[in-house]
Amino acid sequence: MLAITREISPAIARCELTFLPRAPIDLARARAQHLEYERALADAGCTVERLSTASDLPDSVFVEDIAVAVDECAVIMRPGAEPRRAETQVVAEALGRHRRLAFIHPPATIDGGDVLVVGRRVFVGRSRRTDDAGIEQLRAVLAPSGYEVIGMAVRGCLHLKSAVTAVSADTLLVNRAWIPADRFADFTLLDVDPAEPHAANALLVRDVVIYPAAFPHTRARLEAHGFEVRPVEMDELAKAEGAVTCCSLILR
Ligand code: CIR
Repeated sequence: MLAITREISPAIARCELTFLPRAPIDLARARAQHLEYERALADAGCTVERLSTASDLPDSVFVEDIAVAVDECAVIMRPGAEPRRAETQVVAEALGRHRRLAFIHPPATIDGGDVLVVGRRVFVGRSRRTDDAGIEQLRAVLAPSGYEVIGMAVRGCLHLKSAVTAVSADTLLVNRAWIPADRFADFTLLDVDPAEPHAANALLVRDVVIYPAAFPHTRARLEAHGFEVRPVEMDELAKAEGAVTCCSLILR
């Protein structure tokens, strides 16, 4: 497995913020935590390819938003936040070495953080970043390869994957307050601890769940259900509204 990551920009202090007030980010600490995250990816069996960044790309560490990679192709997103669109070029070059590329075209917008791929099903959040035209273009690219693209509303959080991620092929970790959980009827749903609303973002690599250390109660729930959890400190990037899935693109 290949994990594509991207260096934290020296301009991260100018990141996009939607739900959080701006708080100072300690760049050295953020980079140390990011390195630890990459180590967790490597320990889980990934070869890590870290892309370089530029001083004018504050959010470039969050590579997940820039593309959706499946076995057959990689789809380069058109991010909903205009300043983030300049991030696509370097990510497309990197993915183009491993996958056939497809692109989302204007005026549609879609962020990879709104796209949850589970087997042949692709759930897409309609959010502040992702519109119906973006969902429709993603469907047009993926449907011929046998993927079912399912759009749904997201409210109260940045992205679909702030509210739901897969921790196994048939189990989803969810915060039902932000998504219509009845749309996931044939999955086992594991709820976040009510004291940890931001705890639904987990990164499954093979059978290891890479997971923020900030959510011990939900972590205990995962472990009680038999999941192997690898905790990582992500609190500096959390100030930029980033979490564990956002910082990598995983290719099989
Ligand atoms: C943004 O607002 O775009 C960044 N500051 C955070 C993006 C986090 N990405 C993700 O959850 N997939």
